[in-house]
Amino acid sequence: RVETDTVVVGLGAMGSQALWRLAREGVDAIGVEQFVPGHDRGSSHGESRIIRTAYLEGAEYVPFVQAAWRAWDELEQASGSRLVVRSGALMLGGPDSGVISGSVAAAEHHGLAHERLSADELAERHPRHAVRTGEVGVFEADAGAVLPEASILAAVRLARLAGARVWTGRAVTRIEPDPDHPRVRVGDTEIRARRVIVTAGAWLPGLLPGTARLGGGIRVERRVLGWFRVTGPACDTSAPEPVFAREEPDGALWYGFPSMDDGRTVKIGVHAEPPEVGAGTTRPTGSQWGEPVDPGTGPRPPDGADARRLGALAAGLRGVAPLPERMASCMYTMTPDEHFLIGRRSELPGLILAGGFSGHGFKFASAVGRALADLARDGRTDLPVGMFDPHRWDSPPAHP
Ligand code: PYC
Repeated sequence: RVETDTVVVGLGAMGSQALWRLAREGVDAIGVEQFVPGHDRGSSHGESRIIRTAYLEGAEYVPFVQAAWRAWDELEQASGSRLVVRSGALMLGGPDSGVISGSVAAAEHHGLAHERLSADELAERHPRHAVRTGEVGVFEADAGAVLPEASILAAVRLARLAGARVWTGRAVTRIEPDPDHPRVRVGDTEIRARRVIVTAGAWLPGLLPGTARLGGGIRVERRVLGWFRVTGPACDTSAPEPVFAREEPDGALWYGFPSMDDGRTVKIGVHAEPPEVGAGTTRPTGSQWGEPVDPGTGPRPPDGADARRLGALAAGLRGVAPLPERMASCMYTMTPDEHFLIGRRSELPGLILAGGFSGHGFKFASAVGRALADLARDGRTDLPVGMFDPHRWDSPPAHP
């Protein structure tokens, strides 16, 4: 049996930063990771993630993303590594599309700098994008790309340097909640702690089965990324191109990055496919229809159909090859409302959860890590995580 103050289960995007925050505050902590930090079996690989401030998923996220920017700065300074590429972000879609109206609403609500671009302005300023008639844009300078693997490795390295114990290649098989001494089973070893932070990504519902049913169900879904060879000058010039998210007329939402390898390739991915034709139901929000995945076996590897789908979307970019030269699959852990789960549940005393990041959480990892460390140490945080309360589905909404 091993004793510690706090155990962090899962050293991916969120857990690595929670462990670093705890360790640098002098808290005795153990981080447990079933693979190696920075692995490609979950949801935090693929070299780049979008960070943006005018948050189209809801203006209420803006204070949290602003806290995340500050916390990314701290991690960059502490590690001496560049972890964020400040390229700006471009949203493209119809004037009434979610990416345009949501970004503008968040920017206006919080007085954030942004520019609305007509189709002609888009074509002139961002020739990389083959703009269709009626498409418009929103550009935001306070945006860019976060480097996921590098961030995780930096946080774990700093956590170790600050005294955290890091157990890698060892899976947690059981978590036993308890108000005073929750326990974590890792092989033959039991860790007895004061608090347990569970940041197990797609494995969270399996480790804490009750959480799988929250709000009607958490789903683990497959997504695919593709890297396209740059063939023409329209794609990358002297400065990094803005990251982008583009909503197609049928509702598909895809996204892409500046080149991360000196102009050789660019990465794109599909965030949400349109509602299935003839499914007899409408998609509640975003991206609930991805192929389900058992995290134990992992997502199916990318295939020819994925390459063709990515190629069809990449036709909206000038100066890239028609098919990807490389692809990867990953997992999204979707909550029913596509907002995150951060906090405690009363039937899981001693545990602090963070999960259900629904395909848009990585950018917040720096602030989530801070919030989790606060909650473990003090039982409270001044970061705005109330909207992610894991109890939010418990009582039916009040009717007027
Ligand atoms: O958060 O911007 C984002 C994003 C795009 C695709 C997946 N997540």
